[in-house]
Amino acid sequence: MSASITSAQATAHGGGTPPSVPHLDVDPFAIDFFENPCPAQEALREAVVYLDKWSVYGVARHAQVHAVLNDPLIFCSSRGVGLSDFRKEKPWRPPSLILEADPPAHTRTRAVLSKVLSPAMMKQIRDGFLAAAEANVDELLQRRHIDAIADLAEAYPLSVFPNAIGLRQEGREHLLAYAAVVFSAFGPPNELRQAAIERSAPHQAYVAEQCRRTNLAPGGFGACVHAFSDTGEITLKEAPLLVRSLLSAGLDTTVNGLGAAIYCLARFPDQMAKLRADPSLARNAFEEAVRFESPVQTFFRTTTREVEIDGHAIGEGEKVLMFLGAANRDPRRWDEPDRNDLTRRTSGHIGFGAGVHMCVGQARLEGEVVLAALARKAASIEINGPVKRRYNNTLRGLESLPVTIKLA
Ligand code: OVV
Repeated sequence: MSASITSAQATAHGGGTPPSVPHLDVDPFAIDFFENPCPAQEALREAVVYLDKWSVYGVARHAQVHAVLNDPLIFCSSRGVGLSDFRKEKPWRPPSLILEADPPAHTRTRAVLSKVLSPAMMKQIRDGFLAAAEANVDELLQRRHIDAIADLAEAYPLSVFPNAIGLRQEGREHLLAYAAVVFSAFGPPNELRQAAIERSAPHQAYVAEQCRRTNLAPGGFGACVHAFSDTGEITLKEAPLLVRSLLSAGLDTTVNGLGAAIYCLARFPDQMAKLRADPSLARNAFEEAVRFESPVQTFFRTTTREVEIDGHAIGEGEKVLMFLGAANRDPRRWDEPDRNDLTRRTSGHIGFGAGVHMCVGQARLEGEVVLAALARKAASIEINGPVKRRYNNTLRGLESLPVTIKLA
């Protein structure tokens, strides 16, 4: 099946007329939704809907979300990929030059970050990332009773990613705090967002300072971004803001992706057994965890003109909320979508988005090497205490996952 997007009749939906789609009384940014999103996501997939609580359209079927992601000029990012419309409200921070930009402006900044994070660069850092993953897992196997979030999902990326960027040691505690603000700020002006922004000043100050060329070690991703200002591909003013994108999007996403993967292995021992039997499944296990949990749950787009999705007219200047997590569990696209299966064909999942804005980093190296280390060294991962969820307007993940991890 496919979602069609066509130009709407000029008269279909003028400003202020009621939307021609079902209204749904669901708040996807409320704690009860975060606790148990599946029933509401099933309802959201029934139709393109209008969410009265926040005055936005919602799309949740795989084909529809995919279609929106692949039409970046009609469903634009430059008016913000959160609820706030940058044409109507001042952004809480200067807009990202890549995330919150449309082609053609986006094309140039995207090309720079693609080169900074190229397969050639990844090959250079791979051995170091692999050794650090093995060391982290070895240490946890000695301790046996650990918190898989703090001690692995956070500890591992924190042990490699800031070094790869070229950040100094001092102040790194701001990185996860800053990213949490960025991702909650995409949401509506609820308590989560307002509290996050209120406390953000010290984190913003830290990040702004670290993005300067003088504060980034030679050879790292940060210095590499700045080097593109020498070639003229980006200006001197743009370079620090592009480094900011790496700091905004590169760490917390990976933490929640890894957290999802470990949570899957702990809940589904049959999948852990399959992974142990064939450690080469590590990469697909990470992809399947990203599909299954969708660490980035939602993003918005803004319509630049009247448009139809599956025959539903949407006016210009409307916010459209894309449910990546719901699309990744759409039974129209996936067999047994609610089953975690690390041998499944995961290609086509949109946990990393799709189209021109699709995730440029993808955390795949970090995900793969940690899962490969677990596959080779651990016999089992068992939950041994209360699992606590972490609340964020965009990121889905855990605050705490107490486990016993046994040596193979
Ligand atoms: C994909 C993403 C998430 C958050 C922030 C950014 C990108 C950015 O470019 O700042």
